[in-house]
Amino acid sequence: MHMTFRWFGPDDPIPLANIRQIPGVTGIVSALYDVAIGDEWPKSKLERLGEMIDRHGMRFSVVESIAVHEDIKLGRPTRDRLLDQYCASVHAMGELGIPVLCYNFMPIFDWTRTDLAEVQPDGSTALSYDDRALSRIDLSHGTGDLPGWSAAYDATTLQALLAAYKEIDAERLWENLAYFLERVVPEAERAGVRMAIHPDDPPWSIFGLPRIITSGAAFERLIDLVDSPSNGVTFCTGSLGADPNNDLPTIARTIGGRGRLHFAHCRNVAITGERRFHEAPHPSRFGDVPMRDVLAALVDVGFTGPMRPDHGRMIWGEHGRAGYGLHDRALGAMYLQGLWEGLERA
Ligand SMILES: [Mn+2]
Repeated sequence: MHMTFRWFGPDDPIPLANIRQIPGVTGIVSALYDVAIGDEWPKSKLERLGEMIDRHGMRFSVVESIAVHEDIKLGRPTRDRLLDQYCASVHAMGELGIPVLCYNFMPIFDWTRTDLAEVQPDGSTALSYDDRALSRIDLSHGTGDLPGWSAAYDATTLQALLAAYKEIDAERLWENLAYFLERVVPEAERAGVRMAIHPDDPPWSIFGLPRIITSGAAFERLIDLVDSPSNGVTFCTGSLGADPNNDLPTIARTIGGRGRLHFAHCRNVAITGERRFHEAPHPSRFGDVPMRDVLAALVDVGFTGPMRPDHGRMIWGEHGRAGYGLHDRALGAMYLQGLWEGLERA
């Protein structure tokens, strides 16, 4: 395992100079944020980002993410041109020596919460989700009422997309994912890039849209679609852990044992009801993710890939990007490394 940290590029309020001071963090997880979804990533821009990271004594470990255009997820005829552009971006990564690509295949929305700053008993704030609150959100005038997505879609665009997805059930989405993987994975393998799909967050259908990467069984189905070491997963404990049916240590052992666990996102969630949770401090006892047993499984399967502390709370008066402040994620990085050291020596 090597510890990494997500950084949102030069516009991130957290400078690389601060990240490098978190003991043990050797890698950065980042992306290009100014390229339109579907367009080819210019290699020169990616190279400049990598040079900034190098100058701060760290390496560019993971691209998270190259977004998958909705036309690919919908299986529209335009997908072939978009897939060519996707493959070109993957090749640019490979040429620059960036070994892992985290991506997701969630229709329209990726991570979704109903409160970005739920006040916790200790005065910190955390992201939270409640299915009942989600059901009260009106999308007829766009995403204005959806926390974190307010500026994402106007009414016309969103309604057209939602209508298009009426034709796509879970099996059709699997077919479109297979089509994507059959074209991209061989190119990734040639480029020396390991693809790592991120599970759906939360791991169930929202707004009537299909969501398919929700469990260990889904991970195994995905891996079986294209048999290549470049076709793997991002093991996100917080996303999968929001569903109490997911046995996280078993999933880590199964997928890790097959050599397809390419990236680990570690965060804790406290389940507070049916399809209701809030994010919690990283250590096991603060939530429903058995972090000690998850890391023990990763140690047992010999996991050597990048890990990052996933979302943190806002603490010590910090203001910033929801889930991505400096302090609580830095605490998470330290806890995870301490746990790892103890398990590895045991
Ligand atoms: Mn994650």
